[in-house]
Amino acid sequence: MLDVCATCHANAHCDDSGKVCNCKYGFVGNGITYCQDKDECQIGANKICGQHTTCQNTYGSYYCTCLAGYSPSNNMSVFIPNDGTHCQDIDECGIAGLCGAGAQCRNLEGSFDCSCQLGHQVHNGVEPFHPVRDYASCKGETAVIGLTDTYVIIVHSSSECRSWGFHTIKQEGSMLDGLSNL
Ligand SMILES: [Ca+2]
Repeated sequence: MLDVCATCHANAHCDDSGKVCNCKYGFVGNGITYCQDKDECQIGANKICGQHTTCQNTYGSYYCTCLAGYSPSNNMSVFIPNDGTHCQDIDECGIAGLCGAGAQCRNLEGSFDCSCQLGHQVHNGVEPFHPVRDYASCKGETAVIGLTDTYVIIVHSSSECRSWGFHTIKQEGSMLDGLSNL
């Protein structure tokens, strides 16, 4: 009598009856002559891994990762969906200083952006900007309100120096360097 179980494919196992070869989990085929890797990701990352994910097929299995801007709720870099893990928005604004000096951060679904606080103007870009992608930043405004031979009244706000009032030209020489292009 033929021992069916002895004919099972390497990626298959014999069922309890001892008469049928079934491909193992993660493989598809007839159980005897072939059991090939099943591409679980083929049905779409959203369907198998959930929203905001990518699906990665592996030999005999697969795993999920979160898209940029999202992090897995289990804090592992990869996960399988049936462990209950899902990808949630990262609140990038929780990272201090991400937008740079003089800027305020706004959290967005899957992203974030930056805009300049009052008294600051955007440089090298337009608002709202992304500090890494756009290389933009917020610079303090410098405005000359009055100027005499000895005194200059300036409003200057930046991370390095904040002032408002009367300054002698001599004392504020370094700050005045920034005025030359006004
Ligand atoms: Ca976000």
